[in-house]
Amino acid sequence: GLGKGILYPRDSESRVVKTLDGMWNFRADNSSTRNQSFVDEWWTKPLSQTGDVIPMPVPSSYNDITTDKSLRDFVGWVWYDRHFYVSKMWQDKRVMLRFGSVNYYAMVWINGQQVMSHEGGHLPFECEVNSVVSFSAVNRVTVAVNNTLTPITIPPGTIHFDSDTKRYPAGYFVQNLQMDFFNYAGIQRSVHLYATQQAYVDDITIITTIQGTNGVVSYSVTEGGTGQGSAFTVIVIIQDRDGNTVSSVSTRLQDTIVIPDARLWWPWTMKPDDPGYMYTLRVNVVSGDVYYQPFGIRTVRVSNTQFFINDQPFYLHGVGRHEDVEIRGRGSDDATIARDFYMKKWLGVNGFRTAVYPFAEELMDQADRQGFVVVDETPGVGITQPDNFSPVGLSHHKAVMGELYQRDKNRPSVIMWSIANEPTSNTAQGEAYFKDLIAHTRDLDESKRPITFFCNKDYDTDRVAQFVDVILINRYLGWYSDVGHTEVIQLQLSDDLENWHAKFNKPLVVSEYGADTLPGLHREPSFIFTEEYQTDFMKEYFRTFDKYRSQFLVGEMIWCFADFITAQQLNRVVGNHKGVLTRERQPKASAHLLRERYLSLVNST
Ligand code: GCB
Repeated sequence: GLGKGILYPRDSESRVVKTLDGMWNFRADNSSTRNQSFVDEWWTKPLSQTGDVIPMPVPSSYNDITTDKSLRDFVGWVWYDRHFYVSKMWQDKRVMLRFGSVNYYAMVWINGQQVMSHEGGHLPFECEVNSVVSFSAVNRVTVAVNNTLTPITIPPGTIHFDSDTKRYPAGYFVQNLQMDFFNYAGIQRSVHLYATQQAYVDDITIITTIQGTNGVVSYSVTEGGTGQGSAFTVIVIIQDRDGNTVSSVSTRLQDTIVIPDARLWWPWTMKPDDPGYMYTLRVNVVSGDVYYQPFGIRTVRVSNTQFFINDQPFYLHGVGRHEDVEIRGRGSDDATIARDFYMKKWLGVNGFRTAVYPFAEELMDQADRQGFVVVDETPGVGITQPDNFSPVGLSHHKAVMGELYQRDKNRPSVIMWSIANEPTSNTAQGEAYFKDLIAHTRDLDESKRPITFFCNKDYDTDRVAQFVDVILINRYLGWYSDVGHTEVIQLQLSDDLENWHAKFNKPLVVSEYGADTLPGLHREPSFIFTEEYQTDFMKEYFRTFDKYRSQFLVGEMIWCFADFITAQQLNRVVGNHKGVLTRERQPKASAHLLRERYLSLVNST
């Protein structure tokens, strides 16, 4: 079994949710041993009594908040704490503390007692805190966060020490990351404290199918807490978007409910006047708990040449993107989420990839409600070194995939799972690892969403594409190879696509292609890094896409939606500039070109 559910903390007539977002106290463990905080047991008292603290916003990455270079580039333990109260009105409730994401490793104490730890960023974790909180006095929550990446973290990384004292100061080291984005860290998503009844809805899984004009909704509810077994009686109904009940009542933990003349969930480009239709499964435990689980009715499936949503052919014209913004780094905020969806809509984008880690739940909610499809990806980027393929690494990767599935399984926007980005997929080691991970993912998802990974290897050497349902290839023809030569793109890409399809007989997506572009830099004829080069380059890809769109190409995703920051590297001028938008989410010339194409694709389908 999967173990516990990780339902989003939602308000209801029986539940209360409060946020612990805001300014926390913060202190990095700068000691030469890097773990003096553990020797001195910083969790046993307020952080301000251990030394100087600074205010740190939650949610946010801590890296870009201050002017301190050592904090921006910090590797090791940082500490957060704050005070909070738990209302006396919650005394007989089950009280939960939930973190949306802490990157990378987190340990949590309440009033000096450890309550949980979690490995891996970008995914939520929670625990019950009744036995450690006071309902009549102030409480303290302390969080220790470590962003060190090792060969068996997901994503992996290594630390390299230089001990030549003639050349390097004592303790000098660099963190080598096998990824092209800044390793932002901290409490990057919201922290919630919430209360449920003692007998509560622990988990809900919803699978939908369509029969004629009926929507067929199969659900299963997992109970938790006191009142399990026969005492755990539920009343389940389905509500439409306006809150009207549209189903009969079921009193079973598992059942199938038919909605006549169901309104289906569609991507906005397939049904511009009614995209993203969401129903709600209302689960009421008779002893009190009520949970409202949103879901959509839609199906996805693939043939050898096509991708279908609700049995209609679907062509993905999307973007790859990061969660990345000035100051907050990877910290989630609603203004950026809202702006990004407006810009995606403006661009004519009908889907995106959560490169290269799971995105915030609040963002995913908008994809569901606005009708965007999502290729939902684990943080498995850079699995390229022999020591990344250990059994421990694999079992952690499986656990992460399990957490991602648990979090996002009921989302209609999620049309594919991506298990990894650009791993070593052309070795026996890679084959064994990903075969196992893909089989594990298939077992998890009863709804049988297609599975994929982002492949940068060649059709004749790759050994993982055989296991996936849709082949996604990342290609930088005219950029990382034959730089400046746009005239090779159509030839090379056509040859590549045809060979992949001939060998595997599966649908394909060109899932990354792009050219770094500094806005305002112009040159005619085009020259790399100019706005002219990015658009000339894109036009060559577009011509090739159009040739295969009616054959077996089921999508294109430009890299990237917006510019984003990376580590300091000679080929990155303050970050990666392959965005069609700047990091401030304003268009480059390429955005107008992409928009023209994508809007014409909307109108042609
Ligand atoms: C890739 C990676 C992506 C990089 C991109 C680039 O293949 O998947 O993470 O940012 O190339 O711009 O180099």
